Amino acid sequence: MAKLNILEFPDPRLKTVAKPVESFDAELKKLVEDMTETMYSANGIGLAATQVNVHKRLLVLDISEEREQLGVYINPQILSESGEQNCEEGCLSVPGVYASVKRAENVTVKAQDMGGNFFEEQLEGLHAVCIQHEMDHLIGRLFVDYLSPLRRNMVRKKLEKQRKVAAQEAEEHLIL
Ligand code: GNR
Ligand code: NI
Repeated sequence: MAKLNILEFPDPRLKTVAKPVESFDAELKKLVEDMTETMYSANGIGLAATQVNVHKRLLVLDISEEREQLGVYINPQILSESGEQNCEEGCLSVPGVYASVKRAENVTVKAQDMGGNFFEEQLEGLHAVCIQHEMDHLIGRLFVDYLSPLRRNMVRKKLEKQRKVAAQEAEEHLIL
């Protein structure tokens, strides 16, 4: 297993539209394992392949406290959705930023498992938020894209500043 690097906003690669998975082989299994390890080690509740610079339609999620309810969704599609909810969202690709986003309350999803078998699931609440957030990544969309251009610019500046401070601290660490 390997921990993968997570792309961060405003990296243009996060805007890539993913292509369907066609081979359900050992390479796919390894990618799912690596994405799962990456999600757990970053304490995320979901991760889309786009975030680790692999532009294929798959995502993993686990909203459980115990981190033992892994869901793997390959070539996911939303068949139907209903209701509305507002959730304070965060994203591993936009670290330290949280904003409320309006999403459907219930979604019916069809996807394939690692063996290529189709399954259908109804998700609600945080589960539904998470899969909608991850499926947005697969079409190159981030939750900050729902904010006004002004607020998105503030997010960009905040991340630049965070990165500058982190780099400065790393340098001081080398000197001292
Ligand atoms: O870890 C995550 N938490 C989260 C919280 C509220 C709404 C969505 C999410 S997904 C996010 C992990 C991530 O960035 N997935 O793409
Ligand atoms: Ni995200």
